[in-house]
Amino acid sequence: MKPFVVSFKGREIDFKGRRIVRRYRDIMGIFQAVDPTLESENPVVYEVFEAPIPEAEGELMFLVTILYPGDVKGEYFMTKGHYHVVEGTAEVYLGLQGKGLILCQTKEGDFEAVEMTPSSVVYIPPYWAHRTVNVSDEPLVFFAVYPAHAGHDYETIEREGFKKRVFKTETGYVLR
Ligand code: S6P
Ligand code: ZN
Repeated sequence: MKPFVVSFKGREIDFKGRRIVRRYRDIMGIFQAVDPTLESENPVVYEVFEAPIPEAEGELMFLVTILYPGDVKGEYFMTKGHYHVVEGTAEVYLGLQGKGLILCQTKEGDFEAVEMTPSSVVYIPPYWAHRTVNVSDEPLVFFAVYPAHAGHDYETIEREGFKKRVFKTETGYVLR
């Protein structure tokens, strides 16, 4: 592989790699309630634009996620969330637009929630699962980079969930 550069402006992103689109019906099981209107409209909740990097040790994968604004009966739109399969791998997020909350937890039961706004850099250490929640009313856009061989373990989160969910209130968000 040779050095390369990609650039993007706003939401026009072409990183030349995979584009992953998650619609409501693909992920509705992660929310506490079901919204029949969303079920019939089936909007895109988030999309991920990856770079064409091999999933090999030594490589760094980078990507941009766009998590759209919205909620399911008051619970903010969020990503599925995962542990890395190679658990000793960290990740860095850089906020580009909107306001997000990154829910992090370990298998030992530690839980932390950190805010991400434009220009803030979030460090997710090895062994911490992570899920992103859009707590703003605009698209949440962020850049991520992590060891390309890390892999994604979604099953543990599907089974155990996160300790807290994030809901909309009149004055902002609340964790319950
Ligand atoms: C990858 C990184 C993010 C997420 C993306 C979607 O390690 O943490 O790019 O993949 O934000 O979330 P999820 O939980 O569906 O992979
Ligand atoms: Zn990750």
